[in-house]
Amino acid sequence: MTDFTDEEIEAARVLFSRPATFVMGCAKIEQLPDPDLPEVAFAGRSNVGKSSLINGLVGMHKLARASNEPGRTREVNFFDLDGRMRLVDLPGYGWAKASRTTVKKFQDLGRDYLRGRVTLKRVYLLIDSRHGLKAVDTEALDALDKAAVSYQIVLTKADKLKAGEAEAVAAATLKAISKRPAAFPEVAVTSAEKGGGLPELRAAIARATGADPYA
Ligand SMILES: Nc1nc2c(ncn2[C@@H]2O[C@H](COP(=O)(O)OP(=O)(O)OP(=O)(O)O)[C@@H](O)[C@H]2O)c(=O)[nH]1
Ligand SMILES: [Mg+2]
Repeated sequence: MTDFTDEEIEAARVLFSRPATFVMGCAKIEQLPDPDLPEVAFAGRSNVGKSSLINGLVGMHKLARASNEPGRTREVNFFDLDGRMRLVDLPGYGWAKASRTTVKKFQDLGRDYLRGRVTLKRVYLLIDSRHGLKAVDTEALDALDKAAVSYQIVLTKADKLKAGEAEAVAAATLKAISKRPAAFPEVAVTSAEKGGGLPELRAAIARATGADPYA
């Protein structure tokens, strides 16, 4: 894992304890906020824990709407972190119950956002630590590699596994993505529920965006 200094971990803690607010949910690409702040986006299968991870990072339970019902997040949702950066919650993919046209609409929107956003510093591609990479994830990785959007894989729900198991999945996942050009060569292990891995992920996001908590 990347070594973060104690100072970086502390600076990231301060950064993410600043006020976070919901900016807007966009259903159309024309509605996106002006690209005037660095952004990081959270992508992954429906129900993988994108909205929960955003809540965990900022320490707020109800900022992003999370739910056990897949397809909860249906727009591209923007959250502002005290004018320093934005966290972007994307609609999930692989959601079997939605109609084809609905799915296509979400996916086209997510894809358009990911491809064309000049201020997008990194995508966090979430994978359920119990399941590892699936075929639908591979498609998402292919699209990110093709668009040359820098992304890092983040395993979620590590609290559902026994100690050490998530690390084994992380090692296998890292091996599987080793030849992918746009992949960050580390896999993060997190639990939004218990907070595991969140200090390091905050530090990684602070580095990726260059956001200064003290400015
Ligand atoms: N045990 C555990 N459950 C989690 C964790 N993160 C999310 N969950 C649960 O997983 C379910 C889905 O979480 P969401 O955050 O809504 O998932 P999402 O990826 O935003 O889903 P969509 O918006 O449908 O794409 C919820 O019931 C969460 O409580 C975690 O770290 N540990
Ligand atoms: Mg969601």
